[in-house]
Amino acid sequence: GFQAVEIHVRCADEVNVGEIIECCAANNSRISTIGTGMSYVIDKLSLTDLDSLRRKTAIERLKGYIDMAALLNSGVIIGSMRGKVDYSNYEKHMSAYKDSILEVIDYAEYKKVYIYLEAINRYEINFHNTIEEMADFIESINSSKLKMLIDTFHMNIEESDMEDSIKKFGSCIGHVHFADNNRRHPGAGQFDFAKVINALKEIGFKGHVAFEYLPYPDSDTAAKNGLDYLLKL
Ligand code: LER
Ligand code: MN
Repeated sequence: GFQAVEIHVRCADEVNVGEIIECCAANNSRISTIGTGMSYVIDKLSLTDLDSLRRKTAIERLKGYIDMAALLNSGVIIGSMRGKVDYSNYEKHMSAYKDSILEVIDYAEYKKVYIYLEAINRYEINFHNTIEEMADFIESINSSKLKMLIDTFHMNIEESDMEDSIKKFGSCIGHVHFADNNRRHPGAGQFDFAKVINALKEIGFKGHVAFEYLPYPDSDTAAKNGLDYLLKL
């Protein structure tokens, strides 16, 4: 019952894009988005890195994802790859970050690929945690290819009023992640998905909603349970 799939890729070079295209065609599906977090979690590549060589490697890694996304007609997520900042060096980190995003977005515009910057909770990333903070940054970049990714798991920790934030900054929102407050499938926790669905309808959201949660009790059951729960809403 899913219309598309979000895939997580460590490095575009490791992936056979032709095989993915064939697989999508055979299953009447498509790739909505490419998650890039493994580049940070495994390879420690980030856009706030003050080591210019490592930051350049992060940018090149992202250009690889963008090339792949152009072939698949997908978007590219930048979540954990934003990296973390040391507040005693905040200005330097933010300047490195902004320069990197400008270079990445320049390439994304050239390749006609959307980049989705994710607002992530404070326990995982220590800057731009709320929808409002992320919207301010995205507006400062001023690119039609740069949009925000909102994730219910992070919103549950950071937002004062989820509906209000979605409505207020709706024009920036391009992609959505759904997980319940315990990172399990929608319906397995106590998050109010109806509220978010109504707010997304109100802003006329036309993007994808991707499930990003723990595979309990197993992947297939968790995927089915989440979809069943949301379709009832
Ligand atoms: C990535 O989309 C995300 O939401 C992170 O919390 C994963 O670590
Ligand atoms: Mn997410």
